Amino acid sequence: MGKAGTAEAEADPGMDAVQRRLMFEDECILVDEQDNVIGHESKYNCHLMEKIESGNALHRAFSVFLFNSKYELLLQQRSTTKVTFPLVWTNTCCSHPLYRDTELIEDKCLGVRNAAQRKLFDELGIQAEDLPVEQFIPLGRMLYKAPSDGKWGEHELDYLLFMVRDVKLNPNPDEVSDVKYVNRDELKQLIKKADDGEGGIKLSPWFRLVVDNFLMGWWDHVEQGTLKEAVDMKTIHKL
Ligand code: DMA
Ligand code: MN
Repeated sequence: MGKAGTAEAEADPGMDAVQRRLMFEDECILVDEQDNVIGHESKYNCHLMEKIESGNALHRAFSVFLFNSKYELLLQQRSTTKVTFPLVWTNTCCSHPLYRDTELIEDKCLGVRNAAQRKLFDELGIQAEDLPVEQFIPLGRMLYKAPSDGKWGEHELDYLLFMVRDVKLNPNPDEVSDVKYVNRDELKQLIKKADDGEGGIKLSPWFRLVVDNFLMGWWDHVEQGTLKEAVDMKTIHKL
């Protein structure tokens, strides 16, 4: 049977074709709350609110925070076609390590680093040579749940990866609608605008959790070149 008549072709007629393909092709890694791998599931199913509420959709994810040599943080605005959280402003790049050998490696978080390198190219056009995997610094892990709209949401165990490096950007419009580097004051202004509902600015819930719980302290370490002192990969912060 071809695609016509399959669930894949019939589900969500309004969904963008590129995002639909990824929803069914990407196989996410299911974990328990201690981050043990317990299985795998399509990206589509992992982000259905109904499945999230049933407690069977917790999956591994990562969030990259990339700073330039002026210690400004690169933000992106998600494209209008993203199924979850379209048009929100968020940290540099987020996605999921997939259920494949290269992205399941747990030693030194290599699987998550490999996935981060893959998606920074897909979303922002940053060449892999510009992002040596060993230079990602995993600082911590957080567990959070967030609804997007009625049908879609997130329930993730999210690895927070930092890197300081100047890179060349070539954003992919299927994924990213805008990018900008911000210093701390500019980020604070953006947060205020989002809080005041000004200019329709929205921030992603996971970025907001990192801002509220960790970011300013970690930004000090970025500026002082002491990020390694901030690493705590033992704790899973339940937020
Ligand atoms: C999922 O990000 C990961 C987090 C931390 C929210 P995403 O929705 O941008 O994933 P993808 O880029 O694979 O669509
Ligand atoms: Mn997810």
